[in-house]
Amino acid sequence: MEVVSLVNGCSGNTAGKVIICKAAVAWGPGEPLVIEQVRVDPPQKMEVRVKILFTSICHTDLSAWKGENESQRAYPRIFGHEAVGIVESVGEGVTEVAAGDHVIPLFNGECGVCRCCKNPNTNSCEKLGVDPTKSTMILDGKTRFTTADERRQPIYHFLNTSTFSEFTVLDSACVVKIDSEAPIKKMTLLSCGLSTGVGAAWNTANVEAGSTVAIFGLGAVGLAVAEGARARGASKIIGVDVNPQKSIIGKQLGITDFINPRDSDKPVHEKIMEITDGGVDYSFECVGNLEVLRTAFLSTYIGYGTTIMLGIHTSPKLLPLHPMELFSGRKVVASVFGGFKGRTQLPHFAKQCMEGVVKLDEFITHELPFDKINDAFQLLMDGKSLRCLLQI
Ligand code: CXF
Ligand code: ZN
Repeated sequence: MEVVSLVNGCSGNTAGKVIICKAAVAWGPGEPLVIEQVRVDPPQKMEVRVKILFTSICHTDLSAWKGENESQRAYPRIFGHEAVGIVESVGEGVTEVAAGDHVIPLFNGECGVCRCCKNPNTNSCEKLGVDPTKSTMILDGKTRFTTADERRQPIYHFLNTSTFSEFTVLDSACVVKIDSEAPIKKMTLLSCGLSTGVGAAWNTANVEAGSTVAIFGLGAVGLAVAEGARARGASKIIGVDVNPQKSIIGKQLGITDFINPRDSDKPVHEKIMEITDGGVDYSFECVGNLEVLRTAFLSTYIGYGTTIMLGIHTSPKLLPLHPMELFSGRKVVASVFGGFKGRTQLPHFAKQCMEGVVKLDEFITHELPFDKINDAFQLLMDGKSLRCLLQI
């Protein structure tokens, strides 16, 4: 097969050829990513090869990179699932996108034909839904990345996307075309964090005007929940975080009240009960901590309050609830990708973002060149960034 190397920036016609380009490869849990040349195979049947323009880091990348969940370990691997790019070429049978289209990668794909895709009440996809344990393409169980040296070692995929690379190959169910007029850099946010948070408020909870909300964990996802709740007209949006800095950015993004558990003279749920006269209508757990999840549950109004779980838990654990507690009428639900069906619903959300329904700029706290990806990981770990955009 013909090979084209992009080492010196040469491009030309690359369709049907192996591309040698730059990627950030994880060689082991917690080891700094290595920027190196990798081989990227052409897209196969119903696959798409995308030139990634911008990518950013989400906590899911962080926890997978650390190897926090054993069943998800596969190295070498290319992480990354929040990005935006341009279609370079498409494989046999792909009709919905073409070379040159601006696309958002979807870690939670939408095949469009399975029972879940046909059901309007879920954004699960039986074929290409999110699966952190999967590390190869579904067509043949192989990788499209290999090392550029003579060993040609397979490099594993991550979350259907693997965006920490100049080029990546995705199943066509895992890309959605966006308006070429959309501000491409900001559209990166829609690939995970912003859609996950705003969608959790809009689609999963269906926050109504005048309702009350508590958000535990004010990272990008938690703050996107706040933006979603603000846009819906929630009357009280309580942010809870141990980092006092979050009250400042929180106030710019819809938070009306801030609680730092470390400064609180009483359990946080009691404080929330007090300021909302009995509990919030909706609480969102964006940390991935069982104790926090219980507090979020206890913060909702007895009889109908709903807790939406967004934080990821690193190893299999049980919910911190006695089953009888659910007879109180309180509910707990989880939300993936904000309940959005990626291919059918994201273009409309992108349009709403362009119209200014939710704020985007505030979420981009840093920008760095791709080569500085390890610094961007550090910023996120230190709680200093919401999103650091990496230009590839
Ligand atoms: C997560 C949601 C839970 C499974 C892994 C991906 N979402 C985005 O980061
Ligand atoms: Zn994510």
